[in-house]
Amino acid sequence: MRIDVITLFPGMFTGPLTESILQRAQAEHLLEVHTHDLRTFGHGSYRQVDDRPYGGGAGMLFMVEPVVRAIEFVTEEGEKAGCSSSHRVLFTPRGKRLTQTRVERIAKQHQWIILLCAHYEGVDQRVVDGGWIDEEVSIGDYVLTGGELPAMVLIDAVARQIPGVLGKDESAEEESFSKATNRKREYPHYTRPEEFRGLKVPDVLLSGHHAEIEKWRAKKLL
Ligand code: 6GU
Repeated sequence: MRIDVITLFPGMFTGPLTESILQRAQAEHLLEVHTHDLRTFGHGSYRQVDDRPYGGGAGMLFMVEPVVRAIEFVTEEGEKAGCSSSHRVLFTPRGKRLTQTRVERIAKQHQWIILLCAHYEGVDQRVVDGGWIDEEVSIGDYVLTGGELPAMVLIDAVARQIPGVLGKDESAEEESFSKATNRKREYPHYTRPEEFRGLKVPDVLLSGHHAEIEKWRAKKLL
């Protein structure tokens, strides 16, 4: 899977992409992430990318032209690299809530994703109205300073759906919000020791009785 990120802060992605499972997924060429600095597409010697909203009000907006030029540049680059039909996601608090079901749909249906991280009060609506965005996404009902953290959340959640990214000890099948658990939160887990400062592992988990263990776990789903 190829993911292109358009952002004013490409440096924010370095940490999450160079550790742990996302690092390994890229090393094994299961995932390819390219970040692009929106500033490059700005106007004038200041490389301006934002301006005040028509009608007044607080805050600044991304201007339509730098954003569209960035999307067109990234699209051309991906096509030159052999990709086709990107799925373009805009991160904004106005977007649809990112759920595990939406994550799985994106991972299954698209080989190439372009992520646009909005900032300030958002982007000029003509970026959406003009057909340059396929889906607007939010990660929850709280306000962040920009779309970078939401983009990282989506990259992480989508990457672990790519076949081969998780080892067999990290299966994405039977876990919280998966189909196998009816989209519920998983049951609680315990590991050694059997007792810690008087706190014991539930007897049923030590019993070796698989049917009983399954029953206990099903009861514990939230
Ligand atoms: Cl996608 N952007 C911002 N700025 N805040 C958010 C969000 C996105 N999702 C939840 N809060």
